Amino acid sequence: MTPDDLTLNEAAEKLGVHYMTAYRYVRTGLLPGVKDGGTWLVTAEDLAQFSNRPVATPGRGHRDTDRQVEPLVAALTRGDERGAWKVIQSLQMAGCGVEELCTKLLVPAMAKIGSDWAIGSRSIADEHRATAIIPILLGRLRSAPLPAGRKRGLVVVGCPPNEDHGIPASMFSLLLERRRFEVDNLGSNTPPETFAEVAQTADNPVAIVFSVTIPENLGNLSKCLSAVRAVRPEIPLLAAGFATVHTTAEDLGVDSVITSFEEGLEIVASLVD
Ligand code: B12
Repeated sequence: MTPDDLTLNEAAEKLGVHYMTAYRYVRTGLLPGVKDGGTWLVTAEDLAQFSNRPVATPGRGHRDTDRQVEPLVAALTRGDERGAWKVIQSLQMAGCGVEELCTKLLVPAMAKIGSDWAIGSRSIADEHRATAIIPILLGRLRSAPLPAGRKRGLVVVGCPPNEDHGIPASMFSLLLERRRFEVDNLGSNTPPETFAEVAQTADNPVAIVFSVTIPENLGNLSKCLSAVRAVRPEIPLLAAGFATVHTTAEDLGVDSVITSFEEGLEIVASLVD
């Protein structure tokens, strides 16, 4: 310990925040700190740098997420899970909620990685690294306390056979949970019989949402729909994802086609409200 080092209590006092807030800063790496026995120490220099960091002002949330897309892409593609989480946490501390983080940060970051790959400026390995980290980030976001209030019913989510793009289904499940729905996410590559089995045993589900990214998998979607309809014809069936956006609900044989998370949340809510 040098004379310039501060304890976390002193640092919190200087920053004008509660001790627990300062603790969160050091635990998440936003404020560099070292543990000396049972005490966290912060250098005066790090504290000064932290105090001078640009802080988001209300109403600037969107621009802040825009600015963080590139740093997130960089962290994801170098396989830096901690770096990616730090980007998320810095936005959370600036007041960004889970929904905004998904739609304004994670989705554009994945789109950027995909388009970089499509023009040959990124390797497929970069995409796979990012893909390995996203579910971990979603899991962490999932551990945030859920809004209080009565549950609004069960929504089953999943992808038909051959569909490996499970991230959209996981993200939408997270957002549904934040809107107080219970979610049974069956994930990628789910056989028609599994959808049918879940439909048959589920207690009065609000809807089943099928997520399909690759157009070649629309035939498998059709098999899943038939399997569910054979056992529970009354359950509303919704389709979403890249492969479905240029089709109609009638063509696909579903009750609605969802084109975005926001729209999906509205359509599912309209089934219970
Ligand atoms: C990550 C990724 C993968 C990962 C998937 C990992 C996983 N567990 O999900 C891996 C590496 C496995 C992969 C594999 C392949 N992929 Co890929 N992949 C991507 C990538 C980079 C990101 C997809 C993603 O998760 N985005 C995040 C989601 C949430 O964003 P979004 O899709 O834009 O969703 C928004 C809306 O579209 C809508 N939405 C979309 N889905 C859903 C679902 C629900 C339920 C709701 C409510 C809304 C919704 O709401 C969202 C926000 O409002 C995209 C690039 C891109 N531009 O999307 C390519 C992309 C989807 N892949 C593509 C391709 C071609 C493939 C492969 C065929 C490549 C290959 N030759 O092997 C394989 C196919 C595997 C298979 N059989 O399914 C193409 C699809 C083109 C097409 N329409 O056919 C894309 C667009 C890349 C490209 N530019 O060509 N991929």
